[in-house]
Amino acid sequence: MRCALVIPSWVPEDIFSSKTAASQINYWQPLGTLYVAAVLQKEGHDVRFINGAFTRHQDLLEQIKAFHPSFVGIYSTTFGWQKAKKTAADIRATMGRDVFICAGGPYPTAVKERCLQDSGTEFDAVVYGEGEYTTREILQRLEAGSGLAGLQGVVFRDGGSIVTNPERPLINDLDSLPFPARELLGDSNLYIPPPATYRRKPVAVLMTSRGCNRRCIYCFQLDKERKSGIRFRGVDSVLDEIEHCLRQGYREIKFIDDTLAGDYDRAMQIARGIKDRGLDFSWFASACVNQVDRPLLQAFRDAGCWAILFGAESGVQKNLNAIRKGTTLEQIRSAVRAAQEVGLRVSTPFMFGIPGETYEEGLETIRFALDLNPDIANFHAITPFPGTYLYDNLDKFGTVTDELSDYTYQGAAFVPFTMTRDEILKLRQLAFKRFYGRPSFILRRVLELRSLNDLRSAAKSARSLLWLFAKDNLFSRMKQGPVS
Ligand code: B12
Repeated sequence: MRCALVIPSWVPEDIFSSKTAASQINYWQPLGTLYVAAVLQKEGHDVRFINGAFTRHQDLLEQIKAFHPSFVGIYSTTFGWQKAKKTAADIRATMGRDVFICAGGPYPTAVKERCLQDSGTEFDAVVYGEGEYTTREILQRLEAGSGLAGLQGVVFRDGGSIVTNPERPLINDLDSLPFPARELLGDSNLYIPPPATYRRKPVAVLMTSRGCNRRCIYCFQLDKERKSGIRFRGVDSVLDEIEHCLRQGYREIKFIDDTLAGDYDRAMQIARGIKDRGLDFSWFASACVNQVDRPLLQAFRDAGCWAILFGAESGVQKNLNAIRKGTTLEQIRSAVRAAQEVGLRVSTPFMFGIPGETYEEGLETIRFALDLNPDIANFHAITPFPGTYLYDNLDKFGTVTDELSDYTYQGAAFVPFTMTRDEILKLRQLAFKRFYGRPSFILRRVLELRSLNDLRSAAKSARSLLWLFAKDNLFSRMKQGPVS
């Protein structure tokens, strides 16, 4: 069957201020959708992937029309839902009823029926949870001309009513999955992470495990109740996929596991396996501060890792506890210190607007970030995505907008009872100014410039920094443009 998997059109300015978008925009590969594509290809379907991050809406519709698929699957985050609906409506208008259209991804997984209730008849169904085998089975049913009754992981329209089928169990044998269909991405050089967060191009994204056993209140997980904790792939399967990526010409890999150190010994095996196989690539990973130590970080370094991301989040212990991070300020300090001592660059995201946080505590977090002195720091606004504990308990913590396009860590979606929106936006701007405006930091960056790529990313960062100082309220709410 001809299947089109689509990410609706969006532009950086939908999320970031046009003044700083160039230094903030991230184009990691959409691995989840590529896994679905790979399973459908293995089944013999003719699969086309269209990424609206690089395709304007009208061109996207043209491509769909020209390909004339029988099945269209549309990916959506909370931020992207309005665009997903528009995309489905325009495809429906172009192709009528002889195309089956379904939604999938984080937002449909979190709200299920609501996707069909809040959209006319554009969508025939919603795939919730992991989509590989659910989507494959939908196509089997469509080819057999049989309905979707009982098909796990689906919400569908049955005449006038909406039927929610039972949940599909999570995939435990992840090694049975084919490697994501990265060859469908076209020009892999388009998929670059934010400036200063990669060393070589093209950059592949790879996942060695799924899920997390932590319960941070703001974090969206397909496995909402963390029933399965972390499901690990075999070390050889991971190393084989790395080799596969290198054969495809990738030079750098971003491991997007929530933590690569969920199992210490396994993490050590992966690092040693990369070295033993002599795999020449640079890589970037994330880990929890209380899962790493110097020997592991040294092993990562020796295996080509150049940077690590630690979710610091706050410089106030009370607020770390409020988000159920399960870490301490001292653990953050010692992990960052150990990583820098073995020569790794350290990236630490922080967030403002934590339930119970005050403006003064936000200033304390900025002081903590300056004292911690990581190489890269990001200052988000906590965002209560549907499907998270924070979203499900909003009345305890604060107020939220119903503007789905605000769900972008940029600061418009949620305000705790203890702060104002303006205070959150002010703290974000102040944090970026104080952190990146330090003469010592700028001098360190200038002395580290090694390549044209470094120069380019430094120029983008410098432009953003100038705007941070030149314009107040730089992060005030983004007005989303129409789907273009
Ligand atoms: C890679 C990534 C990106 C990439 C690519 C996203 C894309 N698809 O275009 C980039 C960098 C562009 C990106 C951007 C953003 N992202 Co992002 N991103 C991720 C990340 C780190 C990994 C996604 C992944 O591959 N996961 C692994 C696979 C296995 O899971 P999955 O993607 O959910 O896929 C499974 C199912 O959802 C389903 N499925 C997936 N695609 C499809 C498609 C169809 C048709 C079907 C039927 C099923 C299906 O089957 C898949 C396999 O089982 C996730 C965090 C995470 N760990 O998931 C955040 C995440 C998805 N992003 C998030 C957000 C908020 C954003 C941004 C708004 C952030 C910002 N400020 O820029 C933008 C919005 C972009 C958009 N178009 O909507 C949130 C979404 C939360 C929510 N409920 O809305 C997440 C969950 C992070 C978090 N925990 O908060 N992101």
